[in-house]
Amino acid sequence: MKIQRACIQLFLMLVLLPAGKLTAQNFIQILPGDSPEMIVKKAARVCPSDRQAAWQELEFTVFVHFGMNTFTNREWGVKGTQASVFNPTALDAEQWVKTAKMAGARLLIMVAKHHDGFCLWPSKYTDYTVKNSPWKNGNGDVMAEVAAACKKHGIKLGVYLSPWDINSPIYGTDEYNVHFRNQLTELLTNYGPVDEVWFDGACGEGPNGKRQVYDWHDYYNTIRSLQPQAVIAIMGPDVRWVGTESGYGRETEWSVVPLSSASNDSIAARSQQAELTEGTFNPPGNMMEEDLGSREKILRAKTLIWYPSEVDVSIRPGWFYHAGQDSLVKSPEQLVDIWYSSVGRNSVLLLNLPPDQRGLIHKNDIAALKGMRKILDATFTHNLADMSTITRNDSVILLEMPSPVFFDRVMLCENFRNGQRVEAFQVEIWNGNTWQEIARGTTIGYKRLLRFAPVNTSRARLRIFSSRDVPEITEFGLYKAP
Ligand code: FUL
Repeated sequence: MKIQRACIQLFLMLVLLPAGKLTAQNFIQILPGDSPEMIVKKAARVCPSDRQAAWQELEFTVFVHFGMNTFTNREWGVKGTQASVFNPTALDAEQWVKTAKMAGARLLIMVAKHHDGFCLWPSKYTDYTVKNSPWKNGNGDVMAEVAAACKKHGIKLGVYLSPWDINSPIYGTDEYNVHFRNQLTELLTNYGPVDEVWFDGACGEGPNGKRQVYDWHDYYNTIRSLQPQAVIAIMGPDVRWVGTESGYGRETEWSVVPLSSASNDSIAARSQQAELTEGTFNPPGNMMEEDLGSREKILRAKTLIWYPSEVDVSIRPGWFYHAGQDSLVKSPEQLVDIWYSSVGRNSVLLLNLPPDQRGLIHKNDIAALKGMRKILDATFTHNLADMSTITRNDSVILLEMPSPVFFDRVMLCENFRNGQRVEAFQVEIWNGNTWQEIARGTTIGYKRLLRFAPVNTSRARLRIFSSRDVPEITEFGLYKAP
């Protein structure tokens, strides 16, 4: 097969399995009689839900941690800090959104309430809000300003609402679940479309602290009914925490992972099945191991689900702004390195940009983001394989350029909406005498970016050594970093 374009659906051959056996949904049950081959094929057929797929395609999102801690110079708040402490002098949500947009982010997650419980919107369910702060004489609403700015500049909005609440007197009681649902309802009703809801698992109550039994199912149902397009991240059914806050995802990152062994109790199993079907099942267990989705893991699974990874990291050492960290903002090169290790490893990058006490993102952070954007644009604007002829033979894709090109980056993508399949691959160039390996890897998924020393060639090829089903490669691009 000879084709004249570089970015095409290179493989779109589906091996159809017997009708009724496999369905395109974001989970699949493994049956007792399934052979290893069948299980591997089933894994390849687990697809993202529409909301998961739309989220994955965002690639790059930002977090905004701002609140009481910004003014107390803390990372986690304490009980009893007065609302009067919150007093930004020049808060400009549009500056946050413009900064995020300039950096290339497509969604901004606002921390509406961190663990200290202080609400950046005038919630009618507590006094511990902006309403009782001096900012705008108590007439301000940070959420409203952020939502308006996101709308104006065309980026999506997400919200972080901390389940752990240090200041709420009812934390630890059933009443708190109703309170939490009420606050969630305010955030998901009054600020337009919300595309991601982020539930943090952190709780520092300690051995003698309060224990809250969260009514997750009620929270999820509230979100599904008010903002059905929103993904629920971390403590939720749609998006998994990569497992560190370093900015570095796994070399091998599977979006299809086993659910830790489903309960043998048949009632629990039935309710799990119902929740999986309605998209409100929160996968339990340790999703922080290095190997989450290898063949070894999936062959032992009872259920496989699409549960993709999100890499959250702050542009500074802290999640909140601290003047003492102004010289510790990550450099453009560090941010680019994080990009290759998150977006380039089948994850979505969630980069935190914390505004200072004025309520503005500091100039050092803006400079770093500009530098990062400049490098990424200079690298990825021009695919050097644009003019190539593409030939496909079995598991090899050959690019033949009209003249030699000089490159040091490769971009690979799978048709991830149809599942994740590739397990091992190698990129090679013709060096005049022989095919020479320049990079190799395991998973591709939504996107894989590879870096290597510059090479010059008019022929490059991708060899896929192992795949769970017919590989569907949609992108094989060659790039040169500045
Ligand atoms: C953690 C929190 O404890 C941090 O303060 C921050 O919000 C981070 C994103 O998640 O679990």
